[in-house]
Amino acid sequence: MKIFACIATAAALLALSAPASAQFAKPEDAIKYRQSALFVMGQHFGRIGAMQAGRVPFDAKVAADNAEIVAEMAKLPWAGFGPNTDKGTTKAKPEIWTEQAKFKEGNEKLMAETAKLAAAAKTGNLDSLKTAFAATAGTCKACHDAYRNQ
Ligand code: ASC
Repeated sequence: MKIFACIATAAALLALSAPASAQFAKPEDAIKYRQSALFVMGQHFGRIGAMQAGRVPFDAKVAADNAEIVAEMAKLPWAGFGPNTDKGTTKAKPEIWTEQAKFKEGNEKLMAETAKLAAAAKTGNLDSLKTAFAATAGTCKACHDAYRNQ
């Protein structure tokens, strides 16, 4: 019985520490967290980019593995854009906090497009991958144009 209670408590704690409800000790940690998540996502997205552009040979398995990471990473940065994280070492524009609904729409669009990218990569079809890659890159760019300083 005690063991079950322990497992239940551990499970509850794990659920509470899920990325969507991530808490940060200080604003700088939140900024570093979102930048790190975006950086890792960019690295894996770039590897797919090189393949779909023909700069490196297409390997369906490598593309699928990278796309899966991109789709998972796409869920993470948004928890790092909480209150009081608008100042510091950041290119984030103030509009992120004044246009919360629109920013959230962009976050959701990226998660949707990266999920499609992962699905497309899984098929092993290069043309599908190219289409999904372009759509995803478009959502990256739209948000960068609107919400990121150069
Ligand atoms: C990438 C990357 C981005 C996007 C963006 C798309 O590979 O790191 O931030 O694509 O450049 O326009």
